[in-house]
Amino acid sequence: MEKKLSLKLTGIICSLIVALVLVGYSTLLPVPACAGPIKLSYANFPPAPTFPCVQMERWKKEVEKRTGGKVKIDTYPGGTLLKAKAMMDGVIAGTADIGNLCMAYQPGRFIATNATALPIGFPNATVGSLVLWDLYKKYNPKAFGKVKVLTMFTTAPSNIMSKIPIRNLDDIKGVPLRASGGAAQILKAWGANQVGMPMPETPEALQKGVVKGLFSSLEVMMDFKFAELCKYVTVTNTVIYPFAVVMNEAKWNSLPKDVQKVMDDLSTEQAKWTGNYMDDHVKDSVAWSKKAQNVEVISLPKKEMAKWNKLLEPITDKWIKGSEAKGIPGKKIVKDLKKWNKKYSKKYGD
Ligand code: DTR
Repeated sequence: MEKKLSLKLTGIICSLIVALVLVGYSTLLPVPACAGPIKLSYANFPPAPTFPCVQMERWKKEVEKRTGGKVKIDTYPGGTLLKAKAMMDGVIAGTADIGNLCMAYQPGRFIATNATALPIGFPNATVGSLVLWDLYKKYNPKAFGKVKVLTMFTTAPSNIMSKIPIRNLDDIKGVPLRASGGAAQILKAWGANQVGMPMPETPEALQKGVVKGLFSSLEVMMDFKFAELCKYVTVTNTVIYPFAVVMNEAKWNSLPKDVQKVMDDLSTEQAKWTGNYMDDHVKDSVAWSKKAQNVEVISLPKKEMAKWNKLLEPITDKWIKGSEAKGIPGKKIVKDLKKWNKKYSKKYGD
C-alpha cells in the first residue's frame, strides 16, 4: 500500500517536473518559428553537366551562402522533377518551387523575350544575357505574369554541327537538322529540313539518324559528346536561345524579405555569370572537338556568308508584324535590342 502511494507520488512529481521544464522552455528560451532552413526545390531539364545545370548549382551555392544557411535548395537536373516543355506550368502549379526553361521550346508563349532569337547579331552569351535581362525588366511581358522571374540568360550564337560537311547553300538543302524556336525559322530560310525537339531528345535523334545534325551553341559538342557523331561544324554565328529561371509566385511571396533581397540582388549578376561561363565553355568545347575528335570547323567565305545572311533579312520584319498584331510592341523591342546590343558589345563583345 505504502509502496503504491510512493510510486504514485513519484509519478506526479515527475509529471510536474516535465511540465515545469516545458513551460520554462516555451517562456524563457527563444523557440525558433520554424525548425531548420527554408527548403526550395529547383527543377532543370537537361543533364547535370550542361550549362543550364551548372548555372543552377552556382545560384544554389550563392543563395545558400548569402542567406547564411537560412535557405536550402534541392536541385533536380535531367528532367527528374519537370521536363523541358512542362517547366513553366509545373512551376505555376507548384510541382517545383523553381524551374529553368528554354523559351524556344514554347515559341508562341514567350513572344516578346523570344525576340532575342532574331538574327540581330549578338556577339556572345554575355552580351545576349544582359540584353535579354534588360528586355525583361523594361517590358515585363505578360507571359511571366504568374511567376517570379529570378534571372534570364542566353546561349552563345548558334552554329551548324553535322555528320556531313556543309560548305554552301546547296549542301544544306533538305538536310534534316534539329533546332527549336527562332532558330527553326533560320534553318528553314537556309533550305534545311528543320526538325524541332528539345535538346535532351537530340542525342537519340542523332544516333538513330532521324537528324543529320543540329543548330545550337557549340558547348554541346563537348557536353553532349556530339563531336563523336558530328565531325563538321559550319560557322554561322547566328541566333541565341533565351532561357528564364522562374519561381512559383506563392512560394516567392512566402519568403522573408531578406531572402527575397538576396535573390533579387543576384539576378543581373547571375545572368552575366552564366553568359561568361557559356562563352568560355564554347571555346573549350571547340578546342576539344578539334583536338580530341578531329572535327573540321568550316568558315564560309565572305561572299557565301553574305548569301546566307541575305536570306535572313525578312525574318525580323515578319516577326515585328506578327508581334504587333498580337499587341506586343515589336518595333520598339527590336530597336531596343539593337541599342542594348551596341551598348554591351562595347564592353563585353569579343
Ligand atoms: N540551343 C538551345 C539551348 C541549349 C544550348 N545548349 C544547351 C544545353 C542543354 C540544354 C539546352 C541547350 C537548344 O538547342 O535547345
